[in-house]
Amino acid sequence: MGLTQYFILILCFAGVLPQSINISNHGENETQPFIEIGSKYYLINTATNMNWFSAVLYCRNYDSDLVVIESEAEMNALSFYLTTNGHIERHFWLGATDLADEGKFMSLKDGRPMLYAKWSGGQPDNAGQNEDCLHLWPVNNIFHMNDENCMAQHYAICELRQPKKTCDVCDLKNFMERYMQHTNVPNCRN
Ligand SMILES: [Ca+2]
Ligand SMILES: [Ca+2]
Repeated sequence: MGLTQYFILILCFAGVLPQSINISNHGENETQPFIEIGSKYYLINTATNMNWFSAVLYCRNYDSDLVVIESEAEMNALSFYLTTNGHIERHFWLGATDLADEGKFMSLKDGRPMLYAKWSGGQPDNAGQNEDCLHLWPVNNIFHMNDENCMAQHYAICELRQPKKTCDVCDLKNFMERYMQHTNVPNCRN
């Protein structure tokens, strides 16, 4: 590798690093209209009631997913926000369903069994043998989960996708591979 090429490589690589740093954090403008609650970013739509399928599509339209609550900490943070912001009477769709296999609630987010549940008493009961979509409802002023008829009308809570973990070593490796394919064309465009 000639000195000039080596110098260009350094310049190009210097341009790669800031890129990997920027996408590892959500900037404020980047996350609107999502709001930070606990460790995640949510879009809470209390303007329009919709069935579960519409809620899924609504969130996809914002490049997000119908919310999947994955831990007690997330449940507590979201419940506290909803309760203290005037939503205690409302019902919300969650991103899990047992449509594919009755009784096995799967996360829409990763296609795996959902990690966490806070069922209200006697749930899930698959009432009328027709309750396949997960929803959040208040029981004695505390939010719990329930299996619900997917065509019922509730509000949507969307969850912003977590940024993929970036890896500076991967960036370097990818860059080096691209560079080696174009050693005769020493510029950053390739
Ligand atoms: Ca069911
Ligand atoms: Ca039920």
